[in-house]
Amino acid sequence: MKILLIYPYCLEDRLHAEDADVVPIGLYYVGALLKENNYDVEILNWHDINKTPERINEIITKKKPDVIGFSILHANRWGGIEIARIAKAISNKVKIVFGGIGASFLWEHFLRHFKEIDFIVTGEGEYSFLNLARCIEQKNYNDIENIKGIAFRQQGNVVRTEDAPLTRNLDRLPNPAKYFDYQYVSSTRGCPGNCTFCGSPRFWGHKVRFHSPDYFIEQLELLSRKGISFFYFSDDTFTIKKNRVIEICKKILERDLRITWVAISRVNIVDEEILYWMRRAGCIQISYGVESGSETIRNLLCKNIKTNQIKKAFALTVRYGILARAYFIYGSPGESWATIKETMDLIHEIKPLSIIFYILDIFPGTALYSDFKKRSKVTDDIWLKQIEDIMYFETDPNLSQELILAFGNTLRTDYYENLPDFVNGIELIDKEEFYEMHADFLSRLAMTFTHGDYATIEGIKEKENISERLYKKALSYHPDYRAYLGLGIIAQKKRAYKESARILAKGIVCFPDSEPLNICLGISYMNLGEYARALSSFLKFQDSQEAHYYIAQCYHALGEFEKESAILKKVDFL
Ligand code: B12
Ligand code: SF4
Repeated sequence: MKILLIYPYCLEDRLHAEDADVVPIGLYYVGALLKENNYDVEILNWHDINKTPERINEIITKKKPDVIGFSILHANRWGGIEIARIAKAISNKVKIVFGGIGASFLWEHFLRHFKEIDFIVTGEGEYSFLNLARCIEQKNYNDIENIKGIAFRQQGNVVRTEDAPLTRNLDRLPNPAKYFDYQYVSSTRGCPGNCTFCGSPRFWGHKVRFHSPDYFIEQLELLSRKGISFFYFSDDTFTIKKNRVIEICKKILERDLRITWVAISRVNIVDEEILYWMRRAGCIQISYGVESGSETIRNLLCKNIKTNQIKKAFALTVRYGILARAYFIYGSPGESWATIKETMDLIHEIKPLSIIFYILDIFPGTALYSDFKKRSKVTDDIWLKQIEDIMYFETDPNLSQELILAFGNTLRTDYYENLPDFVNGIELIDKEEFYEMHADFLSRLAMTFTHGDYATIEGIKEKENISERLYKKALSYHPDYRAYLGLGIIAQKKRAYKESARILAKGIVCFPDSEPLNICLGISYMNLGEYARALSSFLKFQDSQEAHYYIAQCYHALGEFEKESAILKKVDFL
């Protein structure tokens, strides 16, 4: 039996594609259990196949699936419905299953209104979907109602079976890294929090379940052997059990995994010891939900964190050379210019080096959504509209779109204006064993201003100067190839080629095999008219296409035309 697992596209295009282009982690888990049970399974990341129904038609016709499982958040539900319609038009025999957070909370709505959906898997999906696939394979539709954790239509009615028990031992689940490649990993399920805007607690429950450190490490090791070296640890609250996290970190070091990773946590559950191990094991960023500077709003959102905890967590995290990123929400109940001012004041105090600002959104499955239904007397039918989501301010007469836009602009403008000061204020722990990591932290941060997220933001002034200062500070701790390269490029931009060559040559003493450093040095020599020296830098990288291009230029300048044409032929051939 052929099963396709599809992550469908969202209704709207994203400003930042990376917000919605990743296959949900759970789909790999669902796929792995099916593979382990010998099903022919394929995962398709269809986040960008919108507006091309012919292509969808062509692929489904070719693959001839018996079952298609869709991973539905909320924003991509219409994508799932459109693809399901195309699949049903190709063959009415194909069974369509919706699963995931979005499908679970709106199971009744989906089955009532969209006849192309045959089944919904509610909640944790692995075993319910496996059982469903077995019944479909054996055409044993009588037993379907005995499968826990699903919903379907029966004699014109919509029915839902008993909830499936949560997988008690997460390590029982086959390791998805055996079958698939991915960068988002998760070592726990569940969150004890209660935030009113979040669907996680109702979906996963308040009791947190854990993969053992060994299972998690094996997953990372398998993936890193396949060449993946950067990971997003996507647990709701990675640091919830301190000793377990420290054990994971120690194992990353023992196995010499050489990975870098980012994690999500809460300000009230980090301390020096955990940060020490996390940084040593390759953690470069922790995202904290701060949500608002107003304690009243935070309490209203049931965030349950105190201002002093926020301040402490941000200061400590940065001290260990981990970028502390803040999530802020605006447009909450009671938001006003006074609360926005409180948020700005808090930002000035905690000096985050990165912030994600969200407008408060209402998602099914959240306390905010239940409250909205009560207040506005609407039903789930609201989702028959072609909308991705509902913003809280749209439901509150005290807030308007104009005001929300003004709040957002003010927050962002103020943040970008002050970011250079926040950068200047970085204070790192003075422990020698961290010097190399500090250099890495500072040079990464420097790069975001010239080549990364901040490079295109006009509101941030004097980006190149900030970078230059950070690169120099990095080198004051430890030699760092990124810092040498960054300073070399900045000097090149200023046409200070001698200075650039000096810095890069110094870098090459420490990192002789670095291709970017050598190529950049060669370019500086070319600009100084020193083609023979430039050539010797490029010739170290005979396999690099970029180097070939410069080698040809050097031969030309040196009058060695035969060698030039030989190298150009090689470039053409490649
Ligand atoms: C990490 C994360 C991200 C990451 C990566 C997502 C990813 N690749 O998984 C990034 C940063 C990209 C992201 C982006 C967004 N996210 Co997010 N994210 C999360 C987070 C914290 C963890 C996801 C996770 O690890 N899950 C663990 C795995 C095991 O579970 P799973 O993927 O859900 O799969 C299980 C079940 O759902 C089910 N299942 C899933 N798919 C299928 C398919 C089939 C066929 C079956 C049978 C079963 C099934 O079985 C799986 C195994 O049990 C969750 C909160 C949470 N804990 O769930 C929020 C969460 C999913 N995100 C949320 C939101 C709002 C967003 C954004 C819209 C934010 C934004 N404004 O941009 C975007 C857009 C995503 C989109 N396409 O719509 C909301 C979703 C609300 C909703 N109802 O849609 C959540 C629930 C958090 C919240 N605030 O409530 N997110
Ligand atoms: S926002 Fe974070 S802390 Fe709050 S309930 Fe959701 S996952 Fe838990």
